[in-house]
Parts: sequence; structure tokens; C-alpha cells
Amino acid sequence: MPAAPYATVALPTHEALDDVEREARAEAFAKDMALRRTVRDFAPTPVSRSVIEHCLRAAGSAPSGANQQPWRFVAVADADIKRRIREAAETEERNFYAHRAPEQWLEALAPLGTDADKPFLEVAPWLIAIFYERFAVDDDGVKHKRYYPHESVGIATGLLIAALHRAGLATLTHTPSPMGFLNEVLGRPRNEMPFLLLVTGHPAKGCRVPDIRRLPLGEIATFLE
Ligand code: IYR
Repeated sequence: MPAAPYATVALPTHEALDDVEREARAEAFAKDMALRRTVRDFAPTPVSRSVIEHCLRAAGSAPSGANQQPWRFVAVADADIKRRIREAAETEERNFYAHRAPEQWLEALAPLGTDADKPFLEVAPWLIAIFYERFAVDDDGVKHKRYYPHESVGIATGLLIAALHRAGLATLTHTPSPMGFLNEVLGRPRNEMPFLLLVTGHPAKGCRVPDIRRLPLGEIATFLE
């Protein structure tokens, strides 16, 4: 039997904006987001758990396939767990840089100067491991497929990165490859797939970032009016 449709509620009212204010807000948000940069050099300065909680609430407001909300976040500040994540990630990364990465991939990474050393995994105050459920298992052990889990967790992660940036924090979207060790270290069940590790904190004093450019709007967007 199909489930009954949801009851409905009035759309929660967002403040009404006039067109001038709308334009100003859209522009201001784009300008603020343009300041976001991926950082690899973090300060050990602590960040309060409640800030991370607010940002995770923002992430959890993302749209998802059939409202299944397949994302799961594990926020790690514990030094011992961070050390274990670093050790496991560096083991995988050494293998990646020395053996697994195809030449073309290494060439693409060369301008970034990344290597297998990941000190930021211990220095940054928070590592937010992001998982998505491939399926859920109910009390009778029956598996329930999740729909569009990649799209859903990707959108939630985007909101999380934006929320952390708005809170004045820096992030690194880190994808140690493969990431299966995160399930072991963090004790997550096998139906949860690691998506990425969001290294979060304050940038180190004097932190420098590559002088990259973003594609102009004309190259990323087409308007058909
Ligand atoms: N996971 C590796 C390699 C890496 C891959 C891409 I694509 C990057 O944009 C950056 C790094 C690492 O973290 O070093």
C-alpha cells in the first residue's frame, strides 16, 4: 500500500524583498562566496562545537531524493581520532602518489603542489567526515534503496561549505583515495559510503593560496531568453 501523502503546511515565510534589495543581496552573496578559497594551511585555533552544529543544520536543510536525507556527518575534534585519520589517509595517499595515480592525474595536480603529507588532518580543529547512505536497513533487516544519494549529499556539502565560509571559517575538501578507512576509524556501518572529508578551521597566519582564476560567467552559464 502506498504511504499517504504528507499533510501540508503554509510555505514558511521568507521576508519579502523588493527588487532592489533582491539584487543587492544576490550580488553581496556572490561577492562573499568569491572570497571562499580552499585552504591547506590551518591554525590550531579551536572552533566551538555550536558553530559547527549551526553549519551542519544548514547542510541538513538541503533538498534530497524523496526527502530521504541520506547524508551523515561525523565531526571529529578528538586528537587521537584525528591522528588515526591522518595516518590512514597518508598511507592511502602515499600509494596514490607513488603508484595508483595515472601520469595525467599527477600532471593536473602538479600546479597545486599537493603531496601525500597531510599535517592539516591533525592541525585543523575539526574534521567533518561526510557519508551518504546507499540504502537504509529497517528493523526487519529489509534494505531500502536511497534515491539520488550522490546528488543529495553533494548539495548538502555545498551548503555546508557555504555555511562554514559565512561563519568565517576555512575548509579543505579532502578526498583521500580510497576512503574506506573512514568507516573503520569512525565505526560507521557498511551502508554508509564515505563522500569526503571537510577539513575545517581558521587559516594559519600568513596562509597563502594558489593564484587561481574562476571562469567568467559567460563560460559557465548560458542564457536562452
Ligand atoms: N586525494 C589526493 C589527490 C588530490 C586530488 C585532487 I582531483 C585534488 O584537487 C587535490 C588532491 C590528495 O588529497 O592529495
